[in-house]
Amino acid sequence: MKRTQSLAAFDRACRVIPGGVNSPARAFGGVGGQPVFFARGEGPYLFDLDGNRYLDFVGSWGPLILGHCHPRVVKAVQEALGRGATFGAPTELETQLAELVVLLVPSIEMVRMVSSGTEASMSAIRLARGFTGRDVIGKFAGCYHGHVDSLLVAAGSSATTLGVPNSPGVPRGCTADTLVLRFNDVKGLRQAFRQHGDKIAGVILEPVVGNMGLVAPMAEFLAELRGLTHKHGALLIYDEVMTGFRLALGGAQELYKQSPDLTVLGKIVGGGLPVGAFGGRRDIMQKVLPAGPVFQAGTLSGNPLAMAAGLATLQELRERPPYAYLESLGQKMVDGLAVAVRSAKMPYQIARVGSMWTLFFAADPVSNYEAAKKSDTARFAKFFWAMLERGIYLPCSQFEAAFLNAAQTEEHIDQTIAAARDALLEIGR
Ligand code: KE4
Repeated sequence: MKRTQSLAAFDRACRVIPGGVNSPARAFGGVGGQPVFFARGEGPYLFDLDGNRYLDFVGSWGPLILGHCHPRVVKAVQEALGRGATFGAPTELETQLAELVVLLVPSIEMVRMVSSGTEASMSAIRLARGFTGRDVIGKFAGCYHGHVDSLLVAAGSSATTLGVPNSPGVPRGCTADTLVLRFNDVKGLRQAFRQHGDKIAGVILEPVVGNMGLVAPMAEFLAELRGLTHKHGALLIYDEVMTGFRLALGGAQELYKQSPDLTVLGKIVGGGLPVGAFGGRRDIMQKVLPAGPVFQAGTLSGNPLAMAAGLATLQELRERPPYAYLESLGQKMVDGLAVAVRSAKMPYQIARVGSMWTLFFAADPVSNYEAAKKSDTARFAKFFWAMLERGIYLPCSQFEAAFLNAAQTEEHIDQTIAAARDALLEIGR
């Protein structure tokens, strides 16, 4: 495929934007080469500046569960824009979206809107610390919650050491109270709570991880974490920025029948526009300014255009739930991929929960970050480019989940599997 327009656009962007992108995830760092610049999306498709068409399995990293330019979402945003982009004052749209979030996510009794998942995670952590009066926050290696200073932390030497910064610009003090844990490690959890239990304000996790590539929780892991946080008076914070309204209408917590104290949302709740949210138990949320003392604020929080997009998306998901359909597409996808990768005689693992999936080029099952990092990222890069040449746009990293959307059909999955079969044979030679 010719991508000269993208290359020229990237050169131009690099002169005024660091790395030519406004977020590193889209810089193709994990696969080499230069990012594709897109002109537009339409249903299941993306079209780049050179007019090439791709089946989109990124969906803007999760928001577009309905596909691009869903008519209901487009109409809602256009109408909202005609009434004014922003007021810096309350609108009923914010209350309507908040009421719908409360209705759909059982553990959420009150919710505050913000403008990104990062902002939502950061606020939820501050709230957990403010509510409990404690400082330590637990997070899991490989889980990503946005670029929150205290969570930009490298795993310590063992499961119970406090973290050290993994980015320049983050002072040691920011991560000195961050406990880095191992996902799916029940023994490590118990040890961490034995050692630090009375100092832990909260534990945040992706209940189903997208940011290691797709890693599902093992049977007793979520239940054990709920039990330990209850026992030690720590808050349980589910980061459902990716999984919220995706794995079920009530998110991963509905799918796994869990009830966290706080939930962080983003992506789908904004229908593709910038929305994050944090919500949960009323007694906790009532501590948020101005109801309570924990400071949190944002000029464009609850922006009417973003609220309109989120409302239209959640209403569509509620009225025509796509989850059974996405489950069948997802099963078809991974069944076909397994046949394709087996015929190419390569070590692989395939992980899927609902409409989120990852093909790991790894010999052993991937249940945590250490295991994920054993994947053959060079082979993944070759696969990524071979699929791109065949018009399939996958996440540009082995450590990201791919997303199905309701605009895709069985025919699209068949096309993708056929492309994968050819691509895997090509890279295997
Ligand atoms: P944002 O600040 O990017 O809206 O959300 C941060 C965030 C929080 N929690 C989870 C589970 C997330 O996946 C994210 C953001 N996800 C990445 C993709 N892995 C967004 C892509 C990007 O950073 O450009």
